[in-house]
Amino acid sequence: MRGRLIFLVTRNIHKFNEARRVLAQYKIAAAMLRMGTVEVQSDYLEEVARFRALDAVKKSGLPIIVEDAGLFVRALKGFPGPYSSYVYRTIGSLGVLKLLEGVEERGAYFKSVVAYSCPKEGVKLFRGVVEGTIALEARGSSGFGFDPIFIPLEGDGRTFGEMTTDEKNRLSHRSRALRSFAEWYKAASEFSSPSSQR
Ligand code: ITT
Repeated sequence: MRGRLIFLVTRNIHKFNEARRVLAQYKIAAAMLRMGTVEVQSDYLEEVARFRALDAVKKSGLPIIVEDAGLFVRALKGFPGPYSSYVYRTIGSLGVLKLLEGVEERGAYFKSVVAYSCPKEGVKLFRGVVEGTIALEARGSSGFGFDPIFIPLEGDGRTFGEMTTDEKNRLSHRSRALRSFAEWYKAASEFSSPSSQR
């Protein structure tokens, strides 16, 4: 039976803090499980997340979610996408700005895939996207990763790096994927709880 405590397998504390606040709105408690998982090389976030989720359940025996995200820059044909972690560690936000020097079309989006799995169950995937543009220069020091260079379209012109966690959570790819997970999870756990089985 599903409980209302879920383990988020990640080594990224910023990601965990964002996720914890979104899930709390659905009365789902989240704990951070700092555990290494098998990372397959793939052009699809879905595939990466699915493998990590299965591996995490195998190793922990717990109901878990993993979340994989990436920044997709249109002028770079979707680069860095699923390779965002490597690109961030190597050329970073300034490197991406350099690649876009003199480029007018600055459209980009963040995509998030949340994979839920639990012993004896398969994997369920939930997606979230936020459209935006790449700023001309880095602004703000909140958040993590490419936040200082990403301006969400539905915002007020500030980058994610200039927003509080709650402001970012109102718009972000991660919060959208997590909300869709939380809606499903709540409905599924209500259905399987003893009080609902009359
Ligand atoms: P895990 O341990 O959960 O894998 P991670 O930091 O490697 O943590 P991802 O693989 O999901 O996370 O993300 C890959 C990179 O994409 C990440 O290192 C950031 O540079 C970037 N990224 C993902 N989500 C982001 C966000 O909300 N804001 C800014 N950058 C983000």
